[in-house]
Amino acid sequence: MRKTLLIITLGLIATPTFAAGKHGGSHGSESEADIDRTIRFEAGDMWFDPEGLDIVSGETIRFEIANTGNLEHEFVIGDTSAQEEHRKMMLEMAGSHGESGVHGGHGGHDGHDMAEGGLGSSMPAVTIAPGETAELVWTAPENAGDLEYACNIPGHYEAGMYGDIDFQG
Ligand SMILES: [Cu+2]
Repeated sequence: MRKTLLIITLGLIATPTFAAGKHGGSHGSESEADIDRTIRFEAGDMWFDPEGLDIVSGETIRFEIANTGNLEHEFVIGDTSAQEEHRKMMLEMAGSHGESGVHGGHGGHDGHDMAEGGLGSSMPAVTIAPGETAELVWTAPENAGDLEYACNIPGHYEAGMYGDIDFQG
């Protein structure tokens, strides 16, 4: 029983990775060509490393985010107001059952779905379980405002889980 649950959890986490590729199989290297660079992030309990990010408009970045903390974290890219909206939504959703960090209790409780459902595809988001590494592929927009990356699980952003995304050139 416990083993089954673990496999399901891993399956959910792996989804963004597979979504990034086109069809996998023997043509896996094709999607690699579209990636301009890979940036490794570490998500700890209430911090991200690095603490800021410099990007160039139009580049495609693959983020590899390793959660080395003991809590579940998310990595969401969006402008500051969209992040704030997302936080409010997360807070409302957490209201009834608190921030337990327990997996598997609710079938559809997945941060990835939440971000997509509530805010459209403009907010790339991935949820990372403790000890797991998640991938997110993102192309930097041409004309963006104040972008930042953040973990919007209640209390985390406030504790420092965010960073500025600055455009270079
Ligand atoms: Cu967090």
